[in-house]
Amino acid sequence: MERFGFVGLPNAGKSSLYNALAGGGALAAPYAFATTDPNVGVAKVPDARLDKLAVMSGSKQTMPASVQFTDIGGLVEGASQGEGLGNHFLQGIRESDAIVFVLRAFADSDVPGPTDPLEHLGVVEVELSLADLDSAERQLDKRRRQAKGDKSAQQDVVLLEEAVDHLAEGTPLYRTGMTIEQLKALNPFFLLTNKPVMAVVNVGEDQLDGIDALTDRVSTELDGAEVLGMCIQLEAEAALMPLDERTELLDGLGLGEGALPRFSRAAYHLLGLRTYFTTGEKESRAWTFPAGATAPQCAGVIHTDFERGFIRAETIQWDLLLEHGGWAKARESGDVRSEGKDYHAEDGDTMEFRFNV
Ligand SMILES: Nc1nc2c(ncn2[C@@H]2O[C@H](COP(=O)(O)OP(=O)(O)O)[C@@H](O)[C@H]2O)c(=O)[nH]1
Ligand SMILES: [Mg+2]
Repeated sequence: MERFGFVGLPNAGKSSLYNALAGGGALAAPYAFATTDPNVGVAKVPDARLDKLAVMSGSKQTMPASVQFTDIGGLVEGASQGEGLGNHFLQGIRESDAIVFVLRAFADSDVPGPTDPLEHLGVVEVELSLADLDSAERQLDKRRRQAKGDKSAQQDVVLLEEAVDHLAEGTPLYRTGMTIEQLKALNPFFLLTNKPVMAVVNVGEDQLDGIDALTDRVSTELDGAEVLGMCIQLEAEAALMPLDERTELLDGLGLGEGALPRFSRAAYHLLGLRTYFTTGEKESRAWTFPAGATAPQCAGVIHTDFERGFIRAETIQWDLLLEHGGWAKARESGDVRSEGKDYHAEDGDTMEFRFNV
């Protein structure tokens, strides 16, 4: 499962965000390094399409898609040189598929630390870029030596030289303007800033009105990356309440369903993940596949036997199935397509697999 690492300065609200998503579990405390062991949690990705299919089928169970997230311990200035949790912290990021910056905007005299989200972002980006610079320079040296005997290493040398130039200026790779192909070619070098990023700006309750202005500034700085503003403390409190009280609290503040469902959906999309559904009386379920996957690969998400023995996938878009009111009527109408092994699944497909084991 794809994993998101929460990265930010101490007291930005990382553990509180973890708590909000997990509904409790991680320690939130107003001092640095309350978190020394990364916690790994799972967040459901709410999807109204799935809920409708479940009602249509009278499903006993509904299983949404989910993403994993880690509360990586606090980063301090100098982390790239081993300060604070140093290497431990960097390892936590290395093991993540994407980075979620948690940037503080809320003011609270009891909680030390800066309250300008751009200042938070600046410190964090410099540390990550310095850590990458160190790693990229070492790998560049090695490749230069190899290139003397092996011409094919020359391409890597050129690529790493460009990366090093950017990193030396403190620019993280995700906003250097290097092409997608170049960044892909850099994947084998495991650089921290060569991962997709998004950000959460943690605002106080008193800042909820000015939230767009705050997130816009951060989004501009991050070259248009997805930036969500939320009052993490409020969301964390709401997450611990029974559903009806939660709805009342969030609705009362004009926050609708709250920011957490939006957060998990944004995280899901950041990695180019797509959803297909299965639906029946027993359960309705959302399954995750990478954009561009074939029907057998989608079947393999359920079970490897389904992929190996794949014959065909009965397929229909979720809303057309809903219009027919169920599989039987949809089949009669001829709207259910029989797709073979070269079919590329689309987001929102509802599928039933025929296979042979
Ligand atoms: N006033 C206020 N305090 C907050 C908010 N979000 C987090 N905090 C507090 O700030 C402190 C640090 O939060 P924590 O989640 O532990 O930050 P971390 O160091 O990034 O994990 C805790 O005491 C939280 O209760 C907020 O929106 N408003
Ligand atoms: Mg923490």
